[in-house]
Amino acid sequence: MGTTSVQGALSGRPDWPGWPPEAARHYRQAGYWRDEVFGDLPARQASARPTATALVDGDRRWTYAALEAEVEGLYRSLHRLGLRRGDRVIVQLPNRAEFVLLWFALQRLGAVPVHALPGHRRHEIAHLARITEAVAYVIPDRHARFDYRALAADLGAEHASLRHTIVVGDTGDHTGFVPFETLLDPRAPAVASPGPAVDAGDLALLLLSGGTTGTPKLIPRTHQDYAYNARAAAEVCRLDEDSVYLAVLPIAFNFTMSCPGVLGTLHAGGTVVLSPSPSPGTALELIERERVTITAVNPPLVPYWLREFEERRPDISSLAVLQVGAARLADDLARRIEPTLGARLQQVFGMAEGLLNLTALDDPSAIICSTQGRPVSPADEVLVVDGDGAPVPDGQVGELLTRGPYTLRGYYRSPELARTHFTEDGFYRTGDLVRRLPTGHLSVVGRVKEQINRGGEKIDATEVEEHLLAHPGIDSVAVVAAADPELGERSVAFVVCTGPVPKTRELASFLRERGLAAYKAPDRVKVIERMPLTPVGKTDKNALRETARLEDGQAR
Ligand code: OOB
Repeated sequence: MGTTSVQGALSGRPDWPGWPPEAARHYRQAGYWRDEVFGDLPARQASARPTATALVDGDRRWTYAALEAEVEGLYRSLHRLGLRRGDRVIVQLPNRAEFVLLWFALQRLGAVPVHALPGHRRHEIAHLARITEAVAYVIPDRHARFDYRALAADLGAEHASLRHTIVVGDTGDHTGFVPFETLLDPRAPAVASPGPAVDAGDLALLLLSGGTTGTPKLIPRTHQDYAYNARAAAEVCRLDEDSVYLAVLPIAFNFTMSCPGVLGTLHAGGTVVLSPSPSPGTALELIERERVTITAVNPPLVPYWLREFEERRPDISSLAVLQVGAARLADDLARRIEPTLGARLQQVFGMAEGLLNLTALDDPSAIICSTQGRPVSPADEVLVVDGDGAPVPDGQVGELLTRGPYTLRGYYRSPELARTHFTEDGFYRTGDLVRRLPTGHLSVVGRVKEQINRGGEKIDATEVEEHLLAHPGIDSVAVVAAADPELGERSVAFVVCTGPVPKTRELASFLRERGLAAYKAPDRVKVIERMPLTPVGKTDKNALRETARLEDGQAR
């Protein structure tokens, strides 16, 4: 149990490496892993607290009893549609109640949601469809001025495995698409032969990594490890049935989903409120209206929230905790949060791959404002190592390596990444440079991986470079991070051109036409005569970062 996925076991091909048996035994014996599956959560809570509010989306509200009834109806309809245990389903929905209903219905089936983000486009979704051989794709009709139906029609034609497109909203003139609404059928007949029970060691979902190798990698998470992730985080945040969590960042994001997020809150019997947008006006209004007690944002949102609060002074006295994570929060910005909002700041340093660090609510302010927290599990193993892999003393900077009860041992269907991303002992190489304090708190100081962290949105430099190279006017290209006062980092593309120099806007539309998510387009394009090279002939990205830095200095 817990070492192979369903489809791996069925096909005789392991799709992802599980934990070694001794580690798995330890995690179970110590109680980190329990014999629980996500599909049972709504029913369990419906009997414990049927009339308590589970979910709020605008004017729509679900008690736990109503959530359970809706999930069961949806589960039955999806089964009738032909979805089965182990099937992968690409879910690309914004912060709408349908995400939550669908997610639990898929869990009840033993089907595996693939967590796409609303910003992903043809290139990213096609990659997910190819790797996962998903049988269904679930979309909104339109969201943020983008029509997902045309995209789904194209993908359906290109990927034989994709049998169903399910649309939340209007299916338009796509006759083969299934309206989500029709699946919410309280009279759907019970499933006659549900098949083998879902196991706590089964694959429960696939998360996307920020990526460092050209295309997003898929992270296998099991019921037992992901439930532990949510439980452990909920405990540090002291969630209980009075907790009201506001989902501001995309719900499919691991931070929003289970750190402690939606799953941690529902596990504790609290209420999840969905914010249709991260804009401070909308979010602060919801905090006031729903008496929200905890929410989570990324660093670039913080100044906007502070400004909006100071201007409008809404009553947000219910808000006990503001979680901030996904990118480095500047210490001086961190120090402004509590005095302004009256809520406790909690820093969150996590990754889709697993390891989650939180500051404790009762940590001293100096720690809360200058570190990114401590691992949430006593079983999290953390090493900080130098370039040769040797541990460095506390206080010194090194790369963070980790393994533990909710950190992956390998990517989904990507055995070739084992050697580069994991040590022989099964530690995941995070690519993050950190400093550890004697208290165990980690401070993130940089990274060794080829990633740009644009205020929490992760951009894989290699992926963008590959696409830019396809532009006829570009001879060679290197994408690096430059400091940005609002986003923390932004992307700069250094290009060597033969002919006329393409403009930043032109390259953005070139990338959009290639199906790339918009946030990956370089913020700035800088033409150079030739690429600086290291003594061994590699692109000298340090020199380019320095050029970007100096030019910024001159611009100010
Ligand atoms: C979260 O997850 P991902 O998978 O999008 O990105 C992980 C990477 C980390 O390896 C690190 O480079 C960066 O994002 N990061 C931070 C950070 N939190 C994440 N860097 C500095 N300070 C922080 N507080 O971003 C994520 C997942 C779960 C919870 C929170 C964030």
